[in-house]
Amino acid sequence: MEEKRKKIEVCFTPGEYNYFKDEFEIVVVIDVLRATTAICAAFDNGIKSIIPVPTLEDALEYKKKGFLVGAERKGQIVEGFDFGNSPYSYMKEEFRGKEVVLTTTNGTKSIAAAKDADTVVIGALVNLDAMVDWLIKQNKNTLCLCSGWQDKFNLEDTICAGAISDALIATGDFTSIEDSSIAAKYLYQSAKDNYMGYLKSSSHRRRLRNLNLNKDVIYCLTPNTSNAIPILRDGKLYNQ
Ligand code: 3SL
Repeated sequence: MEEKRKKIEVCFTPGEYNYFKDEFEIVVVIDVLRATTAICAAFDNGIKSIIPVPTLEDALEYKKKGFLVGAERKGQIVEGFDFGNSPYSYMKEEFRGKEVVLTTTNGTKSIAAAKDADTVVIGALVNLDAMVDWLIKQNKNTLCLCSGWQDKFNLEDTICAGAISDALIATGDFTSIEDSSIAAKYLYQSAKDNYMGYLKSSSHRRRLRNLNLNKDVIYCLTPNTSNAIPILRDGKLYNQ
């Protein structure tokens, strides 16, 4: 019998994306700590568009042309740029209605990896329910692409991907077969009642805590504060 349900699968890192691509119309790029959360926050705070770029060299080119440019590497603002990757950096009047450029250690690299998919959207815990509702309406084969950390697996993105796939599968209109998706679902189910506690000793939470960025972590791990659905069109992110 022909399978009518759409696929929802999870790819743990951008390095594995080649094994999944071409099978999915929609790719949800996830970088909970902090790039995709910051992107949602930017749209919640009235930003017009974001140009995500993978390298510092690309970012510098835009800076020379007079753009407002954010750049983060290893959790810190790169010297010479206007801001970094904190969701709080967008909560300023000066960003309203503006177009900005952003490069981050992993998140913008994942966006670049996925850019040839039919549709690329930005997912995080902050826009979890909004994203799930939107994906249900689209009813297309969907891949959650976790950004991880420098092509290594991370817990927070996988948990978010598991939350999305769990909700889509519960509708009865989606199915998954990959072990990565099953693992993501189980991790989400173990973590869902206390993300902060579950991720206490995760590597990036530790990294951000050492940089005194715990306030950002709390923001990023608080689900459903945003209705943003950032979507990539012609190399720029807009709120759909
Ligand atoms: O990896 C990334 O893209 C960033 O989100 C990392 S950080 O949270 O800004 O350190």
